[in-house]
Amino acid sequence: MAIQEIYDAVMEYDDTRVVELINQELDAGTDVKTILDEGMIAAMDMIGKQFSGGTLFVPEMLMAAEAVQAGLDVLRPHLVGTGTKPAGTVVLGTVRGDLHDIGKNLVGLMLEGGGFRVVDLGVDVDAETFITTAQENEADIIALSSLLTTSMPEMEKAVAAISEANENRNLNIKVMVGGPPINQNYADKIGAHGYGLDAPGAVALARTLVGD
Ligand code: B12
Repeated sequence: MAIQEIYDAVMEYDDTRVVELINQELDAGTDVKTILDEGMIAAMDMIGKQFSGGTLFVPEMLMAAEAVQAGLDVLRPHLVGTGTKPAGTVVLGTVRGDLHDIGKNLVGLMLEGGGFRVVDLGVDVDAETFITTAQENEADIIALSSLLTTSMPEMEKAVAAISEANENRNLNIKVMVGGPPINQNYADKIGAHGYGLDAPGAVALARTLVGD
C-alpha cells in the first residue's frame, strides 16, 4: 500500500522516493491529510521515539527530517489549498548572541511535520523581534533555542519580555525553551511555560501548550 511506502521511504531517508510517491498519491487523488498523517508524521513520530530511546542519532534524524521536509515542500501548496487547519502557529528562533541553528532547525522541521505552522526567525534574534513577529502572525507559541551558557541570560530576558507583552499588550503567547544548557529547572526559574529536551519533545510540548 502506497502510504506505507511513503512511511518506509522516510524511515530509509530517501527524499527522492518520498517526493515521487507523494506525487503519485496526489495524482491518484489521495487525501493530503492522510498522506501527511499516515505517511510522514507517523514516520517522524517513530524516528522521534527511536531518537529519544537512543537507538537512532542526530545524523539519521537530520536525514529523516530532510526527507520529510522534501515531502512537505510538495504537500505545502495542497495543504493551503485544502484549508487544512494547522495545529497552531509557532514563532521559532535562537536567542540573541547565539548562532547555533542545527537543533533549532530540527525542532522546526518536526513541528511542521507535526502539523504546526512555523515562522523561523533564524539565529541571533532579540526579544522584541520574537514578540512583534508572534503578534503579526497571531502565534500561539514562541520557541526559544540556546546552545551557549553565555546566551542563557538572553533567553531569560526574552521570556520576561514576552510575559510583560502578554500583560501589557493583552496577548496570550506561550513560551517554550530548549537547547543543551537548558533544563526543566531553568525553564521554571525563568518562567517559561515549558521545556523540551529534543525535537520530538518539542512537538509533544507544543501540542500540550495549544491544548490539543
Ligand atoms: C555545530 C556547533 C557549532 C557550529 C554551529 C553551526 C550551526 N549552524 O549551528 C559553529 C562552528 C558555528 C559553532 C560556533 C560556536 N560554538 Co559551538 N558547537 C557546535 C556543536 C559541535 C554541535 C551543536 C549541534 O548542532 N548539535 C546537534 C543538535 C541537533 O542538537 P541540539 O542543538 O542540542 O538541539 C537539540 C536539543 O537541544 C533540542 N533543542 C534545541 N533547541 C531547542 C528549542 C526548543 C524550544 C526545544 C523545545 C528544544 C530544542 O532539540 C534539538 C534536536 O533534538 C556543539 C557541541 C555539541 N556536541 O553539542 C558546540 C557548542 C555548543 N559550541 C560551543 C561554543 C563555545 C561555540 C563558540 C563560542 C566557539 C567559539 N569560541 O567561537 C561559537 C559560538 C558562536 C555563537 N555566537 O553562537 C560550546 C558551548 C559551551 C557552552 N556551554 O556555552 C559547545 C557545547 C562545544 C563545547 N563543548 O565547548 N558551534
